[in-house]
Amino acid sequence: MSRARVVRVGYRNLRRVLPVLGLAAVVGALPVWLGGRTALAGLAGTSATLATPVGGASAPAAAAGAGAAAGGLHFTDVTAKAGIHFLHNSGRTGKKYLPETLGPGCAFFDADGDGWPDILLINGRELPAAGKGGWPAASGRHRSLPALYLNNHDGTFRDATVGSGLDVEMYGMGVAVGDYDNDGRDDVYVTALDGDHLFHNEGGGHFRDVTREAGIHNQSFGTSAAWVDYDRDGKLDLFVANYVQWSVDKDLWCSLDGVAKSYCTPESYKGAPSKLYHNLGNGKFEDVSHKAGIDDPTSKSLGVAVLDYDGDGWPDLFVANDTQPNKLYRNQHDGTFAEVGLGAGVAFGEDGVARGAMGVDAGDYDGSGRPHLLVGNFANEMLGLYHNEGNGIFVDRAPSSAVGRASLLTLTFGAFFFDYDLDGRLDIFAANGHIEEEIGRVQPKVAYREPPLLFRNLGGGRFEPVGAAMGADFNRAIVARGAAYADFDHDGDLDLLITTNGGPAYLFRNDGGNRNHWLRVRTVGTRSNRDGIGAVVRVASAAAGKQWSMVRSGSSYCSQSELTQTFGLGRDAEATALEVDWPSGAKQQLGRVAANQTVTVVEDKGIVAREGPGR
Ligand SMILES: [Ca+2]
Ligand SMILES: [Ca+2]
Ligand SMILES: [Ca+2]
Ligand SMILES: [Ca+2]
Repeated sequence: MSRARVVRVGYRNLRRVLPVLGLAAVVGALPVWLGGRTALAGLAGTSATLATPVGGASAPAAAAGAGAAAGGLHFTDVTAKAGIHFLHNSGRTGKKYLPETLGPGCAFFDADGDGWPDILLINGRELPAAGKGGWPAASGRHRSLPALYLNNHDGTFRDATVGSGLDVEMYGMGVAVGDYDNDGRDDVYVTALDGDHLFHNEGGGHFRDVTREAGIHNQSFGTSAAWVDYDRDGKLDLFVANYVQWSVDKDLWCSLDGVAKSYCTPESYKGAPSKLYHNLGNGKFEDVSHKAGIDDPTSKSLGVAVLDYDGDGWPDLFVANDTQPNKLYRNQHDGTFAEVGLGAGVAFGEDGVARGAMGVDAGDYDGSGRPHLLVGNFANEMLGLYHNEGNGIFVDRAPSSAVGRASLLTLTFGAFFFDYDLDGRLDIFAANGHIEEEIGRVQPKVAYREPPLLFRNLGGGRFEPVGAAMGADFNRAIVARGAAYADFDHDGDLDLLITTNGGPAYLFRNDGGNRNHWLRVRTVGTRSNRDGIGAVVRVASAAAGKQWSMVRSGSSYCSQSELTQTFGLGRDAEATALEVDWPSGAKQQLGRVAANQTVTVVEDKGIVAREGPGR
């Protein structure tokens, strides 16, 4: 790669690069990094950021507060015990190609229809050689495959990859799960650098690649995806976030020191428009990206969350962009979306600068009845915790809360709201890991490998970091990317699945969460899509109060959590009310329901099945 192609970084790039370099190093590297006056002006402006690593921000280690819920609650690494032995192939060969840093995602979903969460781990492969045009042929016996693990109902899984139909060599990134043909079996969409795949679930843990016949063609840099019935016709449509225009032949040469190649930041590459595929039925999809108004070519998208932010019953989309403004697409009920991110206050961080946004989720963490947004951001940028004020405006509450202080230094990919201690309040999980292996050498406070963050919701909009109290396994420093939750062992509490870049996947069992009571709700649509994606489940109980959540695909980073909704009931022995608002418009009142069971609710029918723990 010729030096003539050295990338000159502008002001925006500096903000991200400077912390990497440290000021002294910057001075030495100026000839390489700084193109002109604008950039130098940027240097002065950015040094303030550098000089303030913000007190107490060595925070993953910040102690758990004394008030931590169920004492002794922790997450245990059961990966090996569960029979999971996956290693992600990033395709890394020292060439520092951008995609190597970004995968992979993971999914918890019921692949074989037995009611228990199975695991899908996305994998990469060898990248093409420059100038050779095209991807290397599948490499026979050394195939680099995604992994499908089926749940044995006893805490272990069996590797069912080979012969599943998901055993396709590809440079995979993310996954989204939804039953797009309403046949009762959950189908799988996988984003991949060498072309996305739609896999139809044929039953019994077998899948068929139907990408071509479905009319889906996303030869881009797909990352996170989400199934969403945006036009409420009962058929799940598909949103696919695309990142940047990159290929081996378009790869640029960036450097931290002017000598060795480093990973280019996304500013170096042009954005890539995201995709929206409308489900036509009969297994066919139509690309409506342009018609719907979501194909912004400047976006560099890594995350997508489906939410109804304005409460009109129509699903909206929040798209997290890396170094570009985030987008909030308001559903206009006519197949189109209006982009309102700037006015809604979610496009930028508090300082008016676009951040490096990765994973994202939406949830009502304060019982306001509205979905708020959680956004994982780059190192030296806090998590975003955008509070939905109810008037179309969001306010980032992270800077004034423990969430911001404790997440300043970490680089967060997977991120979501979930109630790990089942007290009825949504907590926050963030999976972290940097891009640059060398980051710790040039910026001592930032690490390549980082433990995850866990924030316990104290009520009143307040959180405390409790990760340090979650056990040694949980606090291992890793290069995390994807993250998902499910109750894989059917004991009522939510367990964690985390993938790492170029490393193993981890299964963490929640030990102690179920000392509180819980209610799990599985939705089956009839007029609405079969999964009930988009359904709002409402639960009330004496002490835990009113809660709700929306069944959703997407969220986190490149990953899919189980579609069953879990509610913490604290000490309450029953929910005094259970209601489901279906995307079709049907509203169901299901009355009182005893705690500590999983109920299956069928639209227009009611509760058809009740399962206690372990079933
Ligand atoms: Ca299906
Ligand atoms: Ca639809
Ligand atoms: Ca909680
Ligand atoms: Ca569990």
